[in-house]
Amino acid sequence: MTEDLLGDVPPDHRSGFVAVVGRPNVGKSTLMNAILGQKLAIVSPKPQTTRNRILGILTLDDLQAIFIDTPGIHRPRHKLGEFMLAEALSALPDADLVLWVVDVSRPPNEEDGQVATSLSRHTLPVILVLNKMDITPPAVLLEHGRRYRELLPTVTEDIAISALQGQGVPAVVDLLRRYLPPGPRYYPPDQITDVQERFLVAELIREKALLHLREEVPYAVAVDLEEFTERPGGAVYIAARLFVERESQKGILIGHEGSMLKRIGSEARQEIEALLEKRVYLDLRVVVKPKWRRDPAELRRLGYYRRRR
Ligand SMILES: Nc1nc2c(ncn2[C@@H]2O[C@H](COP(=O)(O)OP(=O)(O)OP(=O)(O)O)[C@@H](O)[C@H]2O)c(=O)[nH]1
Ligand SMILES: [Mg+2]
Repeated sequence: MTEDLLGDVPPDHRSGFVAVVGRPNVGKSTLMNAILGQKLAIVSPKPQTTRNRILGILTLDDLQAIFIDTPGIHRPRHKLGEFMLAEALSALPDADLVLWVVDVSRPPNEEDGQVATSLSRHTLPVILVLNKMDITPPAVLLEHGRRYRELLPTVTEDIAISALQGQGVPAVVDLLRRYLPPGPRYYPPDQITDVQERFLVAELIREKALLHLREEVPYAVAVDLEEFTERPGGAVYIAARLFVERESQKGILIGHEGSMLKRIGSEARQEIEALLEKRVYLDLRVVVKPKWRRDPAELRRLGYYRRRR
């Protein structure tokens, strides 16, 4: 890559990899999207939304922060969960700095303890991000903040924010500026991620499924993009299979007279059209694939495997 593509940076330019870690559902992906000002990672009220590491690149005049959004750290119950945990922990050796995100409206639980233990094995600066301050009374924020800090006394800084409403988000960027090491720009300023459009499309479909399905069903869903074709006139034809593990889940996902699948499809299509800035035809099918979450070959095919590095 030539210097030209990267642009000129001042002598005091700082850069590096920022691992965004924490237990499920605390707002890691919301925070990364808020910092980037763009929806890269899908978000849902259900834990274990994120399944893969996703890079999000923030380029400013004096700073390039490369965020690694990760799956929530939890105790895995199947091979998919094991992959997700490994994916989350694998971000740490690559990182220059950690944003440890917690939900300060709640006291620490066992999973937060698991995160702290994992972080204690590395000598990285850790910024403790007390998220969801918008739903936390000040006295509770103080008390829970203290209890989170106790889990990892070596925390470098802590900061209360609302990733959802934006309070404190610019202050997080200021902390990155302070704690990332001096370094070059690694990516061209217009590159904001390393994942492909196809991945983002499949994720948007999965997000709508997560949003509308309940209990165990959303966790049993995987999206397999079969076709992504530009049609004459600029429209895009996308066909995807939605995997579930059981016939009963298939029935729920399709819904009464196809109503659920239609709803998921139409909401996903609108977001995909906004992403691609093209007209989209979206064709969804539901396929029962028993125990795919425990099947290494199927997980590999769906992209749930650790990249060798
Ligand atoms: N009230 C409030 N809700 C938030 C805030 N940040 C995130 N949320 C909500 O918390 C839920 C989880 O957000 P995500 O960003 O998907 O959380 P995550 O940590 O990436 O979760 P996993 O990918 O499952 O590990 C969503 O419903 C968000 O809208 C916040 O600052 N305040
Ligand atoms: Mg997430």
